[in-house]
Amino acid sequence: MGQAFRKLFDTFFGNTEMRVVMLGLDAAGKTTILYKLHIGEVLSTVPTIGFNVEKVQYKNVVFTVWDVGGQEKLRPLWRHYFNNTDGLIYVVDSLDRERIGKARAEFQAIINDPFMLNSAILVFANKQDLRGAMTPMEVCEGLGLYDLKNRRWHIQGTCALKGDGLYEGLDWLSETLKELKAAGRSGVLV
Ligand code: G3D
Ligand code: MG
Repeated sequence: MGQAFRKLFDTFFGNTEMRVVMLGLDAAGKTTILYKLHIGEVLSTVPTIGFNVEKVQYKNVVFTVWDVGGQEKLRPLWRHYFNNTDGLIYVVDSLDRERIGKARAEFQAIINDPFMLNSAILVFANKQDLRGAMTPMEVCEGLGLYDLKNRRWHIQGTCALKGDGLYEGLDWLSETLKELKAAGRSGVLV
C-alpha cells in the first residue's frame, strides 16, 4: 500500500507544492487515513490557537488535518490553514446517520469560506465496511453535494481500516489538481 501511494504521489503531484486539508467530524476516520497512507511521520501539534492539528508532509504535498464540529468560535481560526489550499478532503462516518446534519453544516461552512472557494473537493464516505452505513450516494445527498455549482467535487466510498477507496480518491484529486494547475485555474468551474 505504501509503495503504491508513493508512486501515485510521485507521478501525479510531481514537484508542484500542494496543500491539502483533511477535515470531518471527530471519529470520521481522518487519523486512520493519515496513518494508512504511510506517506510520512504524522506530527501532532496543539497550537496556541486552541485546536489539535495533525500534519504530514510527503515531498511537496502537505496535509493538515483537524476535527471540525467543536466550538464555533474556533471557526475563524481555521482560515490560518485554509489560505492557499489546493484540495479539501472531507471525511464522513457513513454509519453516523444522526450527525449527518451536523456534518453537512460544517461542510457547507468550510466550502463557502472565501479562502476555500478555489479548492477541489474530495469526499470520503468512510466506514463502508459497516452494515447499515449510508451509501456514497446517501452521503452525497446528506452533505448537499448535488447542489454545488461551479465546483470540482468527487465522492468516494472508503474503508480506511483496509485502505479501500483511498487510492482511487487521491487519484482523482491529484489528476484534478494537476489539470487545474496546468490550466492555471482554480477549482472553480467557469
Ligand atoms: P478521526 O481522526 O476522524 O477522529 P479516527 O477518526 O481515525 O480516530 O477513527 C475513529 C474510529 O473509527 C477508530 O476506532 C477507527 O478505527 C474507526 N475507523 C476509521 N475508519 C474506519 C473504517 O473504514 N471502518 C471501520 N469499521 N472503522 C473505522 P476506535 O475504536 O479506535 O475509536
Ligand atoms: Mg483524529
